[in-house]
Amino acid sequence: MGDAFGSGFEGMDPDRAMFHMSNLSKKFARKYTDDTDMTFALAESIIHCGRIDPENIAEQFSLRCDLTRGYAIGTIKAVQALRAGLKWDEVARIVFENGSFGNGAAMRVSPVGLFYHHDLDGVRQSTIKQASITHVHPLGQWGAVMQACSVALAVIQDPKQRFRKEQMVISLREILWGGPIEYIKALNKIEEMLNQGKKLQAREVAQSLGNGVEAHFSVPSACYIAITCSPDFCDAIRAAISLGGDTDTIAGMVGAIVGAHVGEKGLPLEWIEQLEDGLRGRSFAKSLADRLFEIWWETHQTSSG
Ligand code: R7I
Ligand code: MG
Ligand code: MG
Repeated sequence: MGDAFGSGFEGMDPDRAMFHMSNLSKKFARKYTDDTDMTFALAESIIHCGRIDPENIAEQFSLRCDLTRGYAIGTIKAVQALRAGLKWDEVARIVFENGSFGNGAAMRVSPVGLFYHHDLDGVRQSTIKQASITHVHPLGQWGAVMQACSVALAVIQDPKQRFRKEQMVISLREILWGGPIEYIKALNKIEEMLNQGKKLQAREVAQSLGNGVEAHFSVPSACYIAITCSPDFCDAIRAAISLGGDTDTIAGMVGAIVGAHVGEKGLPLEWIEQLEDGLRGRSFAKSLADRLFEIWWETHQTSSG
């Protein structure tokens, strides 16, 4: 949802994004971009395999990704190479020789956070596996870990209770300790911003944590906005868009975290109705979410029984 609502604001600066915010109250069919397209493919793979299998995920990317939906160059080339017959572990360095630090592995990762929410270490390992197909740079991979763990930590919080912000930062810092220092520094900043106790202006958040296409300049911002705005889904999406920059992706990541906290009942019906439908539209998204939950439930029952 955040992707579809945020995509019309991509590349704006925070003031311009704020100026156009009234677009959100206009009603029209909202089309999603690569962020959601890849999330669907990843969810389909988890449903098919009952776990993270990079070979199958790569096959789903190759079969399902619609490269006309606003993909960036690193991922376009990786998917094209998969289609040309290269293996899942051969395509991540085609454009960037040290691997991409784009937010592409983070923007699609929510099904992993949902599916492994009971086991943060499992979230971390599975996230890195799914990231490796397109993103082998540690910043790209660990940005995805931060996003997936934020989703997992949100889903285990009681939607009727106050969001436990401080606890979330502490848990994220523990799990991100093994990764690049950029994410620890960002969490320290988030902690300071929370301690200040006042709501920061969009421009201040963008300056402090970023609003770019790079994983380390977008995932921390999404995390901060989600934890300060949850449980108000619309408020969270508006705050994400008001950062400007990579609005579809930041709003998509924010929506995934807040949505994991509030569940389907916390989502605005009038926004859902504007989402594109059709073969891989909103009804399809709903069926994937239901199926993912069923598979998690079956696996969980079997392993605990
Ligand atoms: O990560 P990726 O799939 O991009 C996701 C973004 C989201 O905003 C989507 O909504 C869509 O718009 O694209 O694709 P990549 O091409 O791997 O990374 C995104 C961008 O990050 C690249 O196109 C580069 O601009 C930048 N980037 C790098 N630049 C220099 N050196 C990523 N890695 C590098 C690098 O190593
Ligand atoms: Mg996009
Ligand atoms: Mg984007």
